[in-house]
Amino acid sequence: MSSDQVLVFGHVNPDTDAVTSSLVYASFLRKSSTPAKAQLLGVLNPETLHVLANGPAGAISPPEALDIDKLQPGTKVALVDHNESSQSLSVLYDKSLKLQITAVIDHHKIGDLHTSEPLYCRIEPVGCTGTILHSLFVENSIEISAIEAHLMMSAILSDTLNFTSPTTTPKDKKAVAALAKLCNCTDTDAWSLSMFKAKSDVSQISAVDLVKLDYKVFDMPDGTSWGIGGVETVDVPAILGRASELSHALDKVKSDSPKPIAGIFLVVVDILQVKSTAILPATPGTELDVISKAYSTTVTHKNGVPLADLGNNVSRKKQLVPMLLASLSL
Ligand SMILES: [Mn+2]
Repeated sequence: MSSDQVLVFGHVNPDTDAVTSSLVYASFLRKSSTPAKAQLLGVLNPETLHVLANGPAGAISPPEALDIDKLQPGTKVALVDHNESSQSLSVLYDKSLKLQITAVIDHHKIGDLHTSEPLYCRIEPVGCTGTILHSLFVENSIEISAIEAHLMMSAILSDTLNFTSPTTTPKDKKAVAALAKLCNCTDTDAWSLSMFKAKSDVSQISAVDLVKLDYKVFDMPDGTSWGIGGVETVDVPAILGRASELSHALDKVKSDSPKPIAGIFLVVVDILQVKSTAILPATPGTELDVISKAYSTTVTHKNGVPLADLGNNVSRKKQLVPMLLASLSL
């Protein structure tokens, strides 16, 4: 691969925004005369498959999987929809590979990001990386294709849960209105619902894979790391019906984690009711106290499975992680 080519990728266990943003930002760079290629870290979830299968001109190709063994020292990389190394390429800061981070486009809190050279860094507190990418096209007077519009629009509707998530900003809504026109989407509510239904169809996914589907590790102020999985669904009973196997899967993901994990839980978000429930590991340790305290809730046992009602806290980035950080830094 050309040493000038920038490899663009989203976080591991990618969601729709991570995948579509890698495709769209790579395309933006190429349109700005910078060689770039979108890459994938992990597997596509059912919602992203639905978005790619239903493009304005037919199916859209997913990014190629990134092959770590083929990475050349000094390769340029651009991070989209994440900036923390615990959610990125395992060799991001490898001392012999010396990857060069040339850009970060994101809407999450800043973690351990550091570079040896200046970079283009664009982080905004908006609902979706797709919203920031839309701004980049507009600011640079670069034409947006129908496919790019479909990808950005779908990501924004996904990340903001069709504007019901507290992460939603007026900028996200404006971007969707503009992008819907460009990809001829006449009913964004109907398109959102079809994405959420696709996302909810996880009956064929094993409990361990379901925990890992949208799983992120966060480093805490007390020096520990916590793993938080997420399942956004329009069919909560289908997920809670699997609570027992999911809680055992949490035990397994926790004990198998390459990075020691102090606590782990799975957040089941009811997209239509905008509320959530945490499933705790079958053999919880510190989770019992920490989750009760951080979210002012009580852990109850249903059929032997520890569960916690998280109320209207549905956003990991804006509610669940900040509340956990605050609680663990006391
Ligand atoms: Mn995102």
